[in-house]
Amino acid sequence: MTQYQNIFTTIQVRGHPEIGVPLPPEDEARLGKPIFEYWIGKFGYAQIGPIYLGTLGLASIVFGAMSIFIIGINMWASVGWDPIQFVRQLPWLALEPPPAKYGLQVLPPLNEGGWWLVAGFFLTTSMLLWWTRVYRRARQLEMGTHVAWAFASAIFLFLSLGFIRPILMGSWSEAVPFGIFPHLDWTTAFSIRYGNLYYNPFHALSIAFMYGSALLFAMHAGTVLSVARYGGERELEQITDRGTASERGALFWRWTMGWNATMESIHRWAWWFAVLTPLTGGIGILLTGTVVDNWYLWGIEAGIVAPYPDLYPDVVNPAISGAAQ
Ligand code: 07D
Repeated sequence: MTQYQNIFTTIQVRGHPEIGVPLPPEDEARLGKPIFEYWIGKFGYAQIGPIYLGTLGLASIVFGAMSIFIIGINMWASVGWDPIQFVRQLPWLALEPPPAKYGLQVLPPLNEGGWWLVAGFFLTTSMLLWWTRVYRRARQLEMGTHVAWAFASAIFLFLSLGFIRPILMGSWSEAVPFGIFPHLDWTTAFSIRYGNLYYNPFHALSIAFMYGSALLFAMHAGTVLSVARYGGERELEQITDRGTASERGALFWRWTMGWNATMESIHRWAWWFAVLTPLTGGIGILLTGTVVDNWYLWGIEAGIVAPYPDLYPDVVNPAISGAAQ
């Protein structure tokens, strides 16, 4: 008899743990004896492990840990090594990039941005190693590499902000600081310095794709859950052999908005929206300060924003006069 199961009613069948396909001899062994955890099984599959760490994974974690250590130790030093103040002020503490006078110098004095450069190098290395691991694990399972390319898109924005754009601008000081509120402050300051990022069309595109991702995710998850009683969550079977769950889901959207995606195409919509968020964002960042110095003035020229009325004609506007340069 068909049974309707969800995270509240799932029967947790415990057989032998699944070990996975054999690995080629040149690969490292998977680590850990698998265990089953009932509460984890409430939200996903109950089996934990074994995990494949491998050389790339291990190296990535070591580099990542070193960057976090450098950032943490610099922040701790900034409060005179007081552990209480470190915890209390943590959200406000920062490791800042070098000041503008050092341009793209490698390596400026450690206490004047040198540590920022070292931490950034380690963090970037860690990120690229993790990307390679994601790619190679997918190939190993003879899967597509869609996750790796989506991750690459996020790394592109990360590198645009902290590496490519500072190089184009000729100064590490243009990069983002490490720190919770400091990086948010940087974001606001960046927007104001370059004439309000709202008028950057690539920022707008990035927002549209990001909000669109949330909307698509909600629509897809909602549709699948609402037909779970007909087996809708077994999506692959529904792609190859369209069943009543797919039919109902599709019909629902044709009734409510006149058109429906398919069980296959909805995932391409979601993937592209997610990938285009940081991709368009990165383009917007690379154009800022390099090609366009003030997005508000650019918006006036492009005819998408009305100029403010000239209420104080005698006051010099530094953005227009060039005095700010
Ligand atoms: C950030 C990059 C990939 C991240 C990776 C992970 C670590 C962890 C850990 C050391 C997410 C790296 C991992 C670093 C290390 C340890 C412990 C991906 C990232 C690989 N904006 N805005 C966007 C909105 C405004 C500004 C994107 C909305 C203001 C700047 C997005 C609003 C101002 C930048 C977005 C709004 C401003 C952005 C990011 C509303 C001033 C960017 C997309 C409603 C606050 C970034 C083109 C993303 C960008 C960006 C949304 C307003 C400034 C769509 C909804 C007007 C400077 N904004 N924004 O995927 O791409 O991020 O801009 O007001 O750089 Mg914005």
